[in-house]
Amino acid sequence: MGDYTPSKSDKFTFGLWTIGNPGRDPFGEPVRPPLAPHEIVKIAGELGAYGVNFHDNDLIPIDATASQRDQILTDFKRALEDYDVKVPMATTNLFSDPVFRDGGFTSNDAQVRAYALQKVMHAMDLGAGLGAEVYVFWGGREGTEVDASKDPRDGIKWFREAIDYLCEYSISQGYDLKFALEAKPNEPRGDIFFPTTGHYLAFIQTLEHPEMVGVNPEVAHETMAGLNFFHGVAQAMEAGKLFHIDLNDQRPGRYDQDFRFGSESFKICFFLVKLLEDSGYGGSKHFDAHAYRTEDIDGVKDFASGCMRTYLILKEKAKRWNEDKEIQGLLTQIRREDPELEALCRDFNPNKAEILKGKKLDRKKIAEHSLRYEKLDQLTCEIIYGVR
Ligand SMILES: [Mn+2]
Repeated sequence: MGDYTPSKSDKFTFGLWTIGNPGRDPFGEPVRPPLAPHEIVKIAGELGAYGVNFHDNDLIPIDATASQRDQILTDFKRALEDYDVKVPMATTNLFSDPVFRDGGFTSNDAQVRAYALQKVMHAMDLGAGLGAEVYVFWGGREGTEVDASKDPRDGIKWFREAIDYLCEYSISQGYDLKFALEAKPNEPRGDIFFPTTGHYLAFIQTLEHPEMVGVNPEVAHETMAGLNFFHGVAQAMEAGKLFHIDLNDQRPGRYDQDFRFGSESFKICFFLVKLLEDSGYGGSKHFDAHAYRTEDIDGVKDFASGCMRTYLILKEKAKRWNEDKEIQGLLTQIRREDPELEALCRDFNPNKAEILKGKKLDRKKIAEHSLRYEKLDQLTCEIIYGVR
């Protein structure tokens, strides 16, 4: 058994809204008292997390006076220092306040769209001032409940104008922020534009500064849509667009559950951790989850340390999988190589195509190749179950 104690180099982070989540749900009032931002920093730091992230209003309430703001910031900065906690990511709340009931960037109301831009610029100033390098956009209200209300093409154009504008704002302020777009298929009633990470990957290529903009995929959000999260992350990574990641867990077909990382889908979480580790992904591993509604403050700490501990357990299992001689032997057998054919199939030219078209390829013989995926999957499961 390994040592599953987190260290700063693991780059585990928590949102202020995750450890600080009071357990409110659509049918019930909060079950836990609110925690001040500096108290959340203390908990995160003592548990071994690298950083905390926040929406502007997690830190500074939307109606805070200047002196309240100063006091909160003073306490927060002191706690960051005292507990050696960083702020790697910041974001904006463009969904809670009634003004955003029809969206922020994609509201039908030009005054709301202007207010949203203004709010994000102030929040970028706040985040960059505290050292954030990644700025997340999760469009929780950027969609519709009533499709008659808005042409989605207008919504997409408004969203693009906002991101283009804010890229220029970041450049003009010298912030060097990377933007990470976070997809989700729906809020309980409304359908959100850009429902999956794949939708965002396509959208990014239409921006003025595509190099500044990547994605922040979340386990729960893609799993809600019934997708294979591991595949989605791999595509983002292969495109050089995995700027941030939100780890939690979720049962398919349900509304957003934000469970403790690895509490439900062991296999996908295993392959996800293996991908992040094998690839050398260097960004934050952010747990966007919260404790069960039954929990008090001790349960919240169990939840937070459980997220990190599970990641480290899966990391050790991934290492064991990579070092397993029988698994590696099966992989070598599965992956048949043929340098001559591979050269013909790469870098098209008409001559190669003529040769390839004339090749004798015996499909029946090719199909006899033994794959042994049952065995491979069984061995993988045994590693995950802890019996190998
Ligand atoms: Mn998230």
